[in-house]
Amino acid sequence: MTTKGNLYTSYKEGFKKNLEGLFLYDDKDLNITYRELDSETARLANGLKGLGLSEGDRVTVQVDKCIEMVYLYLACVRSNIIFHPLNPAYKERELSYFLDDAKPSLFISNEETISRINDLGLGHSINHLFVLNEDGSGNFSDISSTEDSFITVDCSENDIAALLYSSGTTGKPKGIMLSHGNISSNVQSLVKAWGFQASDCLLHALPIYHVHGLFVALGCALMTGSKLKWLESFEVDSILKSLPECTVMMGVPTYYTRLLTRDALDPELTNQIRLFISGSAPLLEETFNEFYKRTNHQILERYGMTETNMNTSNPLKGERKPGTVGLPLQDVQVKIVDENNVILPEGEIGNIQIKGPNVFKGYWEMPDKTKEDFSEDKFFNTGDKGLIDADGYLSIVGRSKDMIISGGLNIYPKEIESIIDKMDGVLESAVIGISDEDLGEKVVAIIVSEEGALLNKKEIIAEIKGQLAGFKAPKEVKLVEQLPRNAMGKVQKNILRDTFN
Ligand code: MLC
Ligand code: AMP
Repeated sequence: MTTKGNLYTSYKEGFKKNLEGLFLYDDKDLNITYRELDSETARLANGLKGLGLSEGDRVTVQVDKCIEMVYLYLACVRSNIIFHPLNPAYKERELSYFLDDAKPSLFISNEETISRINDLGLGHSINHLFVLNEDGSGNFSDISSTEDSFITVDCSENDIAALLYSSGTTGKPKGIMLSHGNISSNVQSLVKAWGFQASDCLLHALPIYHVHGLFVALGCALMTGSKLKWLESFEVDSILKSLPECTVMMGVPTYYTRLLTRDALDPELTNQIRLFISGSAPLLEETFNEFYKRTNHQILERYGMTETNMNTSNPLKGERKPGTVGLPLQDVQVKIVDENNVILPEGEIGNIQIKGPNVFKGYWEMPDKTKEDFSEDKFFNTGDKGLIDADGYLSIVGRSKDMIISGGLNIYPKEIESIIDKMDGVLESAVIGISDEDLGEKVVAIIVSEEGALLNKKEIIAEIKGQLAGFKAPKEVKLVEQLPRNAMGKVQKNILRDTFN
């Protein structure tokens, strides 16, 4: 039986030569070989079947980073069931939207969330609820069967492997459907571009509910049978301690700026590392230069997004140009076009469009929105603005989408503005991102109060934190008399950014 289209088959093709080798370890008691990974995921895949889940069903998981989540991801992939991970920071209001939209057959979360599931007022019932707490307790392990062999499902590379949501400048968050082929073709390109080998050890401190930590980082290890040093979250001391054991580190720019605050970061500590990779947000040239000065390593910057996986990368060998995101990856086409979809000459700024096997299959149950975001020649419009230089390197110079990237996490102002605008005493608001040394950009809310109203900044922030994931809450609130508007009445956020930066 062929299982060629299944992503797990591509992973296993890479790690089968190292079945007795270490897949993942941490500073506590985790020491998992590839053989153990293969049998744990088989037991869980058999368990999912035992629950009656079938191909195309969704499994939603909202738990802290843990090894069980890796097993679950791979068990879903093996079963051709759609894996739907959620940031544990999401509050009830966000969670109920995602559950209502994805309509999973199985939802796994901590005891508190599961016990309050009826309060979410979901429009449908979820067949199976399981508990997995931060300390590992809960009945999640009951899903696994004792049978530790499982024939990975024979599926098409176009079948959907994962559903990841991104919000939007307007309207509801959209489920991004990524196929087995999208993920496997992209990881294969990355392994080649970054020279991953079985002898590598990747420092994994990223969350695994986003493409960066889930598909890029885990994928490069799985596809080559190399090891992961596993950290549950990014914490500078643990990173400093782990660097001498590792050969590759991946992170968002904040990881690198935080490392730079420590004197311990020097050439000796980073001696074993062959590659530092950055992505998900712009890496400042000064961070690139400072890191080089301190460690003799040039951080390799790459560019991706959930809809497309990774698109471009600075080269492993060859010039890494700071301030650019490098050259298109194998099989990825990048175009810079104007508002009429006409290709612009070298060096001119326009909309970045992408085509290739990496590009997603569409937005979940939103065919019209999907159509809107693709050009007639089937290029995906990223919403990013950029230019390509004479050597073919892409630079990202801005975004046409109203989005803030804070510490590598995307925040859509509209979601926050609509909460603030409903508050008593608020006339209107505008949420912007302003530069921040640590997070790249930080969220700031600019508010106009109703006449005579006395607004309390702390209460406003607390109210937002009560409704949305904490990372979306403004770090600062500014009260102003009025918002600048253009002739069409649209708020001019560029003026606000210039004023408050
Ligand atoms: C946490 N907080 C943030 C935040 N992360 N605030 C703004 N921006 C962030 N990114 C807030 C919390 O709400 C909390 O606030 C307080 O900070 C402490 O929380 P924490 O969890 O202890 O924070 P910290 O450990 O400092 O986390 C910062 C971080 C983390 C940068 C280490 O956010 C992170 O790991 N980011 C990586 C995200 C990522 O993987 N992105 C990839 C997306 S994929 P309070 O007030 O409640 O205490 C993608 C495509 C691609 O973009 O190309 O890769
Ligand atoms: P997400 O929707 O979380 O997948 O975020 C994708 C967005 O992150 C892209 O559309 C870009 O705006 C941004 N991004 C990713 N990598 C980079 C990078 N290296 N430089 C600048 N922006 C980036």
